[in-house]
Amino acid sequence: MATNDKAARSSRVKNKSGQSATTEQGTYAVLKTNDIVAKQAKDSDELVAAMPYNSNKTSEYGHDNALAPPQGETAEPGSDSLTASTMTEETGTVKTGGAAEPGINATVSSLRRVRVDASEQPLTTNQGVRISDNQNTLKLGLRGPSLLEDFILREKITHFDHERIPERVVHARGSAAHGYFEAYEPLSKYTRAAPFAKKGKITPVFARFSTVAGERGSKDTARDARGFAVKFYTDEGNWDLVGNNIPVFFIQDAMKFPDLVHAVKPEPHHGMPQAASAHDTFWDFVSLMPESTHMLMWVMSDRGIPRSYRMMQGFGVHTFRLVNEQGESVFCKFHWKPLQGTHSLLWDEAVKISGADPDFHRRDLWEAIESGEFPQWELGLQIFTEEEAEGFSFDVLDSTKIVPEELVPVTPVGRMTLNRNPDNFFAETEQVAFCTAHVIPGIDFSNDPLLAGRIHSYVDTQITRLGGPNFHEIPINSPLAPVQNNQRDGMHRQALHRGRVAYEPNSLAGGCPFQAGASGFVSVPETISDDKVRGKPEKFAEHYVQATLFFDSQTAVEQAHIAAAFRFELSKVGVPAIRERMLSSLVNVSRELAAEVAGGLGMEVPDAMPKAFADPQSAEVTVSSALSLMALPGECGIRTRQIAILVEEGVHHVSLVALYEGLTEAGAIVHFVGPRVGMFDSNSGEKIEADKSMENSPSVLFDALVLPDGNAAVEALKGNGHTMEFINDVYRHCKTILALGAGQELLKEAGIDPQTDEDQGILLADSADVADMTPVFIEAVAAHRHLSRDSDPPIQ
Ligand code: HDE
Repeated sequence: MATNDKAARSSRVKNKSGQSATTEQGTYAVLKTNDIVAKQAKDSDELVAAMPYNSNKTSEYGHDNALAPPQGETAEPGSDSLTASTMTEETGTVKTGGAAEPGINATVSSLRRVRVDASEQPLTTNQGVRISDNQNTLKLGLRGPSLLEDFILREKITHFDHERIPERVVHARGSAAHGYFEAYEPLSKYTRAAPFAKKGKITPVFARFSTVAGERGSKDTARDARGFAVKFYTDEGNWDLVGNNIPVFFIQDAMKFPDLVHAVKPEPHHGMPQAASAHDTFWDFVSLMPESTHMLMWVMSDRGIPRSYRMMQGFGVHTFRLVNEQGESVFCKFHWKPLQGTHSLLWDEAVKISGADPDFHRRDLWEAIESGEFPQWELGLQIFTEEEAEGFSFDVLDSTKIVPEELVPVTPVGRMTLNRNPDNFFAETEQVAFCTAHVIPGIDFSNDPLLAGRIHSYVDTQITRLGGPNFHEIPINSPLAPVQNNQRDGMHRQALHRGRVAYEPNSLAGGCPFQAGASGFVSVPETISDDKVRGKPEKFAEHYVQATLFFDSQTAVEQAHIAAAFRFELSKVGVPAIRERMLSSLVNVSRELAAEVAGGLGMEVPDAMPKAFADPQSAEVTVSSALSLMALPGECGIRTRQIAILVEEGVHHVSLVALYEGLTEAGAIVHFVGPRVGMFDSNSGEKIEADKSMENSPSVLFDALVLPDGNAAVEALKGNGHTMEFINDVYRHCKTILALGAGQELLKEAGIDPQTDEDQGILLADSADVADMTPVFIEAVAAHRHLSRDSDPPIQ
């Protein structure tokens, strides 16, 4: 729109007396100051007089009143202008627009308001001035000095100089996507929380997954816990469920969090190692903190190296409260279960992927969503009363404990679908600010002391990271629900608050915005009469029962991987006494585990570490199948699985094309991988294009392998140094291999004898039988791995 559109401007310009004037600059309003000021004063007086005293004052005192805060008092202003900042608010330009619409805060709403599309637009400066030349600095003569007055260059460079913001102290490396949550049934019996209000209700979400220890540019496949944070943009405000892919935490009290993080981060003297817990300071700390043992079991299990963000569970970790309309509350634990199933990498694979594709998980999430394979998780709740909790052998306020599913089942309540990648990584994924303090009516906290520290920490950390207290106005963080309060100013403030009132109670703005009373967030009342102390409840002192429960609930292969992970990590510890201390702690979990790890380190099994709590209550559950990754194979078959088909000159055409079509039909992502990328002549003369090469995409990046038929191709592949490494890694990582016709020669060349191998993951077929073999291959790939081939022996 043209800025000098006089007709448009004059139509908006009027004063109270309806007068206007025109000058060379355009039309402007003439204020009859005296009349207006006098009327304003009189009307204000009437508005203020309508609230002769604060009738809510008495309700601020006493126990009963504390349970039922009243709605704030309001009075209707006689005219709109009474609450305005300026009597000229109707004087508009295309920049100012008109006056604020009543009750509207325009910094809140869909991201559409800030999306930018430059199609058919010229380049401009940040002030909107068109840039004539974006190639050259302004100089005095073509070979002369550059001029300080070049504000265009200086603005561009200055902005560039400040493009980076501090990374997150933890969880710096992450990826995110938009989507929605859909409720299965109303949960009004337990909670008034908006997302669960009715069957089929849709709430937009933004979910971010992350590693914990590594810096922003670190590899995705480090052994670590993964963050699983979901922001629900509910119609009653934003609710952030900031969880992990592991249901317990290392420590019990927020006081220890900086110590834990300092121990796991790169050691301060030389800044190593990056994104790894396998170093002295981490194991020194955790071996002195036996409460961390339970979480160590999870992190050392294959959960610490997920195959994909899409294939991991999420947990709220702490005990929360659900609160219904009547103010009644129950305890609750949150669980996300992936419909893709829970699948992990093998350690050797994770290490190699970190070199081949450090963005492995970021790419996987992005590509799945781009291709329309929208990942889904089911949200489930464990609901229990405070009385039930008191009877448990563990304390539900202790974040190092789970509530076994056999004790309290998980009730599915809805489903999350991630169906949209962000437009801009920085604006959305980097600037999103998750905060455990962001709860909505119907969700409340328990007294978990770890959670209490988090309620403070997340808001506080954003102030540094995002540059001030107004991070809630950054579009990705702003709620869809209305925002109205008397907070003002601060760095980067965007809202233009109308009027002179920024306090409550007030009568000059008719009492608005007013206290919401019962319709607002009301904390669950809790009667507490106790000493003010620093300490923990006795039950928190039991550190091993659930670590043992976890270990005993794993399959033999999973147990072997846990032992291998401890062995690897402790082998990187340079101080023998730290290794020994950790082993003595593991004896309390499982003597067999400790023996296996000790053997791998060439050490004797030490005496058990003395326990802080000698005589725990006996556990309700001693084996829980839900704790094994095998419990959730998923419902997606081979959808989104990456399959490599090797190609070379002379490759058998018909069989590969048939296989390609069958696998693609089943939802797999099939790549032709050659010694180089580009076109290859097949045996029929038709071309096949390799979109990847063995050099740029080693086999760790694929879930399964096809060795092609075609004598010439097989001979050429045999002669390539990459081929055997490619095949051997697929074999070693227990993935499915299909060898067609002459391709079986390649297996032999790699030293793999399918005849003696009983596992179901090595398949042989003639090219003519591809149609029959395709469903068999699909089934084998869907099994994820054939672990009978695994190199870590089961623990005796
Ligand atoms: Fe965090 N944590 N945390 N944490 N955390 C942060 O907040 C903190 C804890 C978790 O994708 C920080 O915005 C304290 C448990 C996730 O942006 C920081 C304590 C769990 C994310 C912070 C904990 C988590 C964070 C760093 C102990 C699992 C990433 C930057 C009292 C339930 C969210 C930021 C995202 C991020 C503090 C413990 C999960 C510093 C003090 C337990 C998923 O505020």
